[in-house]
Amino acid sequence: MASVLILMGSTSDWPVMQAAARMLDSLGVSWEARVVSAHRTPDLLPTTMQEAEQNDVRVVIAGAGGAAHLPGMLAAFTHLPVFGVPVPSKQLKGLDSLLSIVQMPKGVAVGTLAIGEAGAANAGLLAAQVIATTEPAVRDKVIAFRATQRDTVLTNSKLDLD
Ligand code: RP5
Repeated sequence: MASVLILMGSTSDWPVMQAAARMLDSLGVSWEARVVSAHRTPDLLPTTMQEAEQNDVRVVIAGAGGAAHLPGMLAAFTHLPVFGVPVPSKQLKGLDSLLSIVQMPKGVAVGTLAIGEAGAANAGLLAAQVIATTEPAVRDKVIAFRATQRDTVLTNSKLDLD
């Protein structure tokens, strides 16, 4: 398996969650994406986490919308770090997803990102930063990404900081 396992509750989450995959691609981190649903395929949650642990996955990214209990449930089945992405929902625009993911009881941790595409991209970035602590090639790409981002801001705003 890849270094990062991207899980989501439905194929309808992919347009948002692919931002995580794109970020990981840009930082040279391998990923695999699958659909597992906390309420439609609950039996797949423990087996998927067991498989991830046995195959040296480093980080799990989990996106879900609405009553988004997927990241918390996955975190309950593994010691691997789980980053949750609240996917925008039709009725409540993802605020429901955010609250479902962020307010974990003490003792089971989910790192919760922002709602939507920014959160998915940052989940990829954060996963890469975790992997960068032990992989110099990824660390160098993260540092280069941040430098490019800084240069872009300065170029676009035409500021002279000297
Ligand atoms: C959640 O329900 C999924 O994560 C998705 O965000 C939401 C809607 O799923 P679909 O009805 O589009 O499959 O489980």
